[in-house]
Amino acid sequence: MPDSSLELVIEAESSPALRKIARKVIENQRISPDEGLILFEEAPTGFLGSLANHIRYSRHGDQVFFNKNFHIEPTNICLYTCAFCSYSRLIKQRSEGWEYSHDEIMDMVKSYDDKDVTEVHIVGGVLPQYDLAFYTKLFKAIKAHRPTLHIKALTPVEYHYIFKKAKISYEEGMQIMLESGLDSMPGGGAEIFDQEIRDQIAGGKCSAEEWLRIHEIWHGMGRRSNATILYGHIENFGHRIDHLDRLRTLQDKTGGFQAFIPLKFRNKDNQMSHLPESDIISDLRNYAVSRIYLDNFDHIKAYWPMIGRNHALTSLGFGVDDLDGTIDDTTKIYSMAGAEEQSPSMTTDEMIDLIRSVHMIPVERDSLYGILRDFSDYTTSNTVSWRGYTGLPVIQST
Ligand code: V47
Ligand code: SF4
Repeated sequence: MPDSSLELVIEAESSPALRKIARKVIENQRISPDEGLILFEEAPTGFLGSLANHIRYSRHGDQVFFNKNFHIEPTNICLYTCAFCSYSRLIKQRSEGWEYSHDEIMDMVKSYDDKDVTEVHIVGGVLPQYDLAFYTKLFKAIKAHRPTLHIKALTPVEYHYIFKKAKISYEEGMQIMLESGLDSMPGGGAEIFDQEIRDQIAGGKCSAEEWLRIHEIWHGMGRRSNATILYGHIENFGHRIDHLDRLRTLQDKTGGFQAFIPLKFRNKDNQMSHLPESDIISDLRNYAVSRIYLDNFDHIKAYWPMIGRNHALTSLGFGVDDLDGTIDDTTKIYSMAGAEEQSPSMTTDEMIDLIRSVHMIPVERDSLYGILRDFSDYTTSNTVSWRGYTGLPVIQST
């Protein structure tokens, strides 16, 4: 049932097309690509927020998910030269880069031995020496060292390159990765699926069809992954809807996507630095349309190190239910691109306080969205700001 404030928003809306879309959303009916476009082009921001928030609350109530993870980037040098990427060696000389060895990466993994992290997220540039043998050895070594650490690693961009070089099919390759310890795939490398735009910003790397195919194969093996979009550069709303639609279609087939993560293009030190960045209102609208369009995705994630804490909190009113991780983040891909958070790390207490500051319920999840802990009754070390906190009803997870 929609709440009465949503009814008021709909009744106050003068556009019959928007009212029709809202009714569909309330009745759990799917909206069409044309209707998605109307939302982007014509819907008032409050209207979008109300609809997205309705969906968000009916799925997750007041819960906001986060996990405890850390990131490793084996290298920041890459064969490809995506125009948006601040790693690109057209921009950064190789001397400014790093290429970690197997042992160096294992040392990084071991440096978290005394921390209660549950996931390592591994992603970086594509280089010939980071091949099938390198990654299978690495995944096996991580699992041998810490069997419960969830390995979320690499994207179809790397897998396509690695399997081609090893002269094996995607199916064989993903099976080898599974047997080596890969647990799930992050959402990167999707960028924009439209080939014309993709050629301009990410030419040479795997196509949309290849990206989707590798996820499909992975899902077919009973495994989960995420999806992203890189938006706010030279694409238009039609390209965004096309991107969302291809994801929704694959998700209908496999059900293997867990979260959708809209990534706002940041313009520092890359070949597209002349482009302005999208503003916060456009970002919130994009979160909301994503939430409304992707009716078969459970989670919409805001990646807070990229957009900053306040922006991430605001997104919680526009369909977002997941803030990713509390991380001691050594990730450079975003800080090099102009991310809001230059040293993005957040303790669990900080994450809890942050989520509670908007009177929502922090919930720690594992990588597959199993609930590890509901923090509604937890007292953080930062009690001062919580003297007035009276607690909110706990919405039990299923
Ligand atoms: O594919 C690179 C993006 C992605 C820039 O699955 C940029 O949980 C903005 O996919 N401006 C990789 N974005 C990161 C990624 C991700 C992040 C967090 C969580 C998960 C997950 C996945 O980063 C790339 C690209 O789209 N990116 N450069 C830039 N200048
Ligand atoms: Fe390489 Fe990825 Fe950067 Fe493209 S986005 S240049 S594939 S690291």
